[in-house]
Amino acid sequence: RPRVLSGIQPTADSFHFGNYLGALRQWVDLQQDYQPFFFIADLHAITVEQDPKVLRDRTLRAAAQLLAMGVDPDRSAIFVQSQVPEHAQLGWVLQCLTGFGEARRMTQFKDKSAKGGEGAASVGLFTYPILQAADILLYRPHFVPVGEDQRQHLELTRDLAQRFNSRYKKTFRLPEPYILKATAKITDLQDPTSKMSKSASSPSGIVEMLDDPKVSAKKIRSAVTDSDSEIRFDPEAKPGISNLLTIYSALTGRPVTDLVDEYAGRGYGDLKKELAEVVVEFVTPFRERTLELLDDRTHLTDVLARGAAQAGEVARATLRDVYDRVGFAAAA
Ligand code: AQP
Repeated sequence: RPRVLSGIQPTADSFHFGNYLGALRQWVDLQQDYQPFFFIADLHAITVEQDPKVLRDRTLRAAAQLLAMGVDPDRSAIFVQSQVPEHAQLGWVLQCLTGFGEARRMTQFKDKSAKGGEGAASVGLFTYPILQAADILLYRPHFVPVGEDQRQHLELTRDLAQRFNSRYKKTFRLPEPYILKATAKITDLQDPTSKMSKSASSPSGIVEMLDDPKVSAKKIRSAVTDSDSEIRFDPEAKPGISNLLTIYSALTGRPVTDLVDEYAGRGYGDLKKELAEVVVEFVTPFRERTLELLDDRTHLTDVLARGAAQAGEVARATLRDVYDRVGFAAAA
């Protein structure tokens, strides 16, 4: 089976709708036809300061949420990035292949370092996309399911793979991004031209999967829309309504055109109220299942250990090839 790989950072107590609809939902679907490697990106998390106790807890919370949404450890290797040391090891080799100017062009670094100024950002935040390239290339995947914000990093990954292959010997597969157009960018409920984001969105702009469902319903009902009253899908002219239609369609599987027909002639209030109900119906069992899974932390650590063992086998084989091709002397 062709491979897929993707990761998520354990940097919040809960995943949000952007993470879920943009990327994680695909993880579950892709398990049918692909061999998946899914990891919790704790090495990436420490590119900004983390409280150690909180980070450890969020790593298990991330695992519980992945299992609760249907990532199946019998089909997918689910693991913690720091438990497979080859990620950091290949990351170093790739850093040595990356031009400084090339790394500088990554817009996410520019965005994320803009607030405190470049001088306050860690070097890890700067080299993050190169570690991400290593995360991916180690597993030689065909596809990487991500949201639109990761497209540029995927391009860098492909460039580095190609550079390594032509400088040494064909070693890496050039992975393709797997981006679902409809949900590639879920936007902030209060600022619907920006992406929903845990670091940039205000609490009322972001729907967290583990929030009290009543709170999530209220956020949907208070989402910013526009001053006319026509329900139509037009992300340019009507970003707020279009985002709500996207979320509605993704959660119910109903095409946006059906929803537009159904709500024709009705007000925004109806749409928001009914979407709020759909959201409650979706998050309530998800939340219960996650909390149940969090009651058995030994089970979660066992699942992650099993995933790390599976991933480690693949990662070790790739790193062995890389070290050999780069010219590192073999250990006796
Ligand atoms: N708003 C979004 N729409 C679609 N996809 C999204 N993703 C994130 N936000 C949206 C996708 O979620 C996956 C996990 O990404 P991550 O672990 O890198 O999380 P993140 O990017 O740190 O999440 P945020 O909220 O975007 O964090 P900040 O604000 O720190 O940047 C990725 O596949 C991502 O594309």
